[in-house]
Amino acid sequence: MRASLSATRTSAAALFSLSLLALTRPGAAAQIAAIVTDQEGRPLADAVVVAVPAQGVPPSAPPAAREIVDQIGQEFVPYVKPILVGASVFFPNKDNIRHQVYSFSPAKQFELPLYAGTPARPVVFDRPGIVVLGCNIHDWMIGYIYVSESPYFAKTGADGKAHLIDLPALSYRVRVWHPRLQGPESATQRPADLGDGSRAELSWKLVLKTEVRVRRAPVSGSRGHY
Ligand SMILES: [Cu+2]
Repeated sequence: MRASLSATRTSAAALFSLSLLALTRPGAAAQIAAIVTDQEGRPLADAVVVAVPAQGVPPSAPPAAREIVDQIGQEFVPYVKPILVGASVFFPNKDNIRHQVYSFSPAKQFELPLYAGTPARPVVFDRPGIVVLGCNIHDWMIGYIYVSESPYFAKTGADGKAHLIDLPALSYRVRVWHPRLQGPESATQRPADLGDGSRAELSWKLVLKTEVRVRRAPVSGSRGHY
């Protein structure tokens, strides 16, 4: 009886040290679980959480990808699209009317000709920053491309949660941005030391600007509803 109890204890201790080993193994993947709410504590969707390695982005970081921002039902989908700097973005028009997508943002100024379908060439976003998308035909269409200097980012869902997984075990500065964020994005920054490959839980309560939206034009046959 005593022997088996001691054996159980030994294996429990072994398991415990094994799990510690898994948590602290050099080079292990780190994780950040973020939760973003508004000032009333309600979950906030469409917030971009970005982790920037304190020592700079490692050369082994994932490369920029080809991305897509659709136009569906005369809206940009998704409303907020985080991408890595250098990524090319296609803007397929899934509507049966034409759109003319543009941006005047300093991070990227462009204008696609009036088009239906998908323009042959994507737009390359070669500078970090926030790019506000509009359509010259439909004033209410607005969307955002968040061009991140770090490949480690995620966007919150309706539950206000974003998960950054498989991060290199490093120290990070983590910040959050949202289209209605009041004040500078840099003010949201906080450190997360994940050099031991651990998991950090971070939460933000953001002060938001009041939403100002352009009134949508009447849809034909909709009896004057906006
Ligand atoms: Cu349009």
